[in-house]
Amino acid sequence: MELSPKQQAIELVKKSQNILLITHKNPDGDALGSILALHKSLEILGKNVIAITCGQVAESFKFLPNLASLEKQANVNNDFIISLNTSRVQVEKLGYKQKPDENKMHIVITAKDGRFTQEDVFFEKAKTQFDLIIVLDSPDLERLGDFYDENTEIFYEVPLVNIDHHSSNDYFGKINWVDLAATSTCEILVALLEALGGGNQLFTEDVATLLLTGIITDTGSFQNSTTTPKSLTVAAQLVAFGGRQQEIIINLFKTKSLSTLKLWGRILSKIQNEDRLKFVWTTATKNDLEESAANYTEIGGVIDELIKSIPGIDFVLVISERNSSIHGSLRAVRKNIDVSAIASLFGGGGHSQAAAFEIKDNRGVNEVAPEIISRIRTFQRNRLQI
Ligand SMILES: [Mn+2]
Repeated sequence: MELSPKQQAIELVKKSQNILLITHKNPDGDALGSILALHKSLEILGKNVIAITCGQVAESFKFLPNLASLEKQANVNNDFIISLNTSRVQVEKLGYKQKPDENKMHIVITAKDGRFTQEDVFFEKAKTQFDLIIVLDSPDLERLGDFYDENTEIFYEVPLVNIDHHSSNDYFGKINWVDLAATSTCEILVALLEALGGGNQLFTEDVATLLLTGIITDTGSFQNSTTTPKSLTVAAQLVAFGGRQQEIIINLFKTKSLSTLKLWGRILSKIQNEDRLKFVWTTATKNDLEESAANYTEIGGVIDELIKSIPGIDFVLVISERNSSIHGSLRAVRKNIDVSAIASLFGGGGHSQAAAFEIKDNRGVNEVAPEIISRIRTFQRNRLQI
């Protein structure tokens, strides 16, 4: 009988010893909760683990246990190996001579009885130390950021398990444990940790807190329409294991820095209402970020906590300026609208209730936004048939 992706993933993790974990750049609560919980659990199981995240971690996540174990880089073995066939002739001695004026180095091999020929020499690239890569909460490989760009080969050489819940997932793994019914990657990991620990053994208070963080962020603390009975059951189980629900709520929902409040004030003051077309939108410029001493990780909350509460609209959009690109964040306000279809107009994706896109463009948001809005107006006109 063919094993399910879940069973295959469990078997592969069990037999692997050197594991690389990675999640999408600029990680959210689900990305951080899942990578840190799995890191801790695999260490308890005696594995060598390296956990990578690129980009920025928002200030509000600083309370997460083991956050310091995250790395931006890992030593991937890039050695170039020169090999010699010794089946015929043995090596007596090995040395090298630098020839800097000729930009050369001579490797001198002295044979014991006989001589080596060109046919005895061949070249290999060193094998990486990792025997398994697990990608968490990322719909594709590009979203992993710099680490993927700089070490692309290992993602094709080493067996890869892709664990995710995004409907836009590309199925890039050798094993794809993609569960669209799960609210979060953390929810999927509960099943993995049960299988690996043979029961509840891996659910320490810290691991439970990390997994609960992912479920709480991706369900908007159980306020989103995507909240399922399963997510509530799993959350209850994690609280019973000592998951610190209040600590998560206080840090993620009830603490706002002065910079965040100043930034939100600027973003809220610019809200545009597309009355007949049932959406609202606003922008965040680099200047808004500088003037409020905020960074772009502080933009997200303003949509989920404030703009989404405007009555009578289908969706909201916040367009922000990044280094040399324009970023759009979309949230559905009503359940029967699929904002990932709007994100895909601009090459983005996500879920029906939350989606995003990124456009490479050096012009500022004030120049690009009217073009974006005009395409969305057409989309809504067709959808609403007005
Ligand atoms: Mn997620």
